[in-house]
Amino acid sequence: MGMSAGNYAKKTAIVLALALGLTGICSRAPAAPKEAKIGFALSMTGAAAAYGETQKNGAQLAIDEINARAGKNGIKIVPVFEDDASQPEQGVNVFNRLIFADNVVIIIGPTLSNTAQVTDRIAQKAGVPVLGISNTAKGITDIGNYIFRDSLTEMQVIPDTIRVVKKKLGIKKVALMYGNDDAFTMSGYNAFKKALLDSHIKILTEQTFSKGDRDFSAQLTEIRSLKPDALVVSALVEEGSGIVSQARELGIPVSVPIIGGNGFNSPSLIKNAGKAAENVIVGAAWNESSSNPLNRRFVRAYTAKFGSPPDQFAAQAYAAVYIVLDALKRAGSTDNRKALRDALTHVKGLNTVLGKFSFTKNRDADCTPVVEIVKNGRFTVFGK
Ligand code: 1QQ
Repeated sequence: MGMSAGNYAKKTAIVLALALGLTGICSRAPAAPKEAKIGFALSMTGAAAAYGETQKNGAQLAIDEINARAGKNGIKIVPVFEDDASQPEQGVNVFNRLIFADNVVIIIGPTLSNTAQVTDRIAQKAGVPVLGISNTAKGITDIGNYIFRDSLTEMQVIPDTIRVVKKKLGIKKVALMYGNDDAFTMSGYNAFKKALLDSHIKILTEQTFSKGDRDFSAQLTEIRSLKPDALVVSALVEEGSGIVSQARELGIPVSVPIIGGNGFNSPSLIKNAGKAAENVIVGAAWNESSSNPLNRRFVRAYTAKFGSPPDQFAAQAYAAVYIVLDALKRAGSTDNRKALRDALTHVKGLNTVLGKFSFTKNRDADCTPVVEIVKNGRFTVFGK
């Protein structure tokens, strides 16, 4: 009996489907080493460029180390670096490209919370994990179960900062200054206000400014007249540097400490404000002096490669790449976004340059903050 045209078509279709299926399997078969494509959305330009630069360096160092060790069977990381330009609109373009054109397995970034609160919704909807490395505003990980961060929030750091400052310096009344047009500066403002009230420290005045402002003399003159024991500032580093310099120029004495949030954790504050940055106090997720052997090696390797020591932002970026590597190994795949997300939730007590690292139930960072003070142009440990 001859085969009917219909039967023939059916058999051909089955053979074709099998062949395609096999090719599909083959193309997914482990190449040696396996490659993981990681997207980076970092602020290389714009208001947050000072952070983006060291973030990129920290990530690159980790990638170089991992790839050098990948050998035949390890995981090799293929980074795709993009500039989010410190702008939500550009962040959206970058996320769309990384998710739908580059097909990355995870996105590390974006630099600013202000961008993350927009971009992370795109990733959540597309089922692409995001690991924030410098987002400290409230609510970022609440966007959804694909959103993680290794940066401590303002709410996790600031109460400790205020407690230590009160204990060591006995401050009773402060002036509070904050940027009112940014997710991070607003979050820092809320955290400072709550911590100050909880510590029974009086807020004499609240003064605001916007991104791009250069002249803070009106606010600082008002503040000077009220004679606060300290000046508390929630600002990104550009505006923060201006405030610190001008506070001293306008005669707010060095005996009045200036206390900042995460935006102050960049050496560019010290570079921009010079001597005025001395005695600035800031809470951080990392300090260069940590004796953890992993950290000692990191500080040495980073300094050798880039010619200056790393900052907290470099450390968080470096740690993030190793956190992703740890999860990729357990995910059993280098291109399965869901498996990677699930594996990330199980990162527990991982030894990193930030110390022993875990994610909380809500995918925030679980590591220990440190209070720093600027001495001789360096962030040094202030106290616990
Ligand atoms: C945020 C921040 C900035 C200071 C980081 C770059 O903490 O936007 O959340």
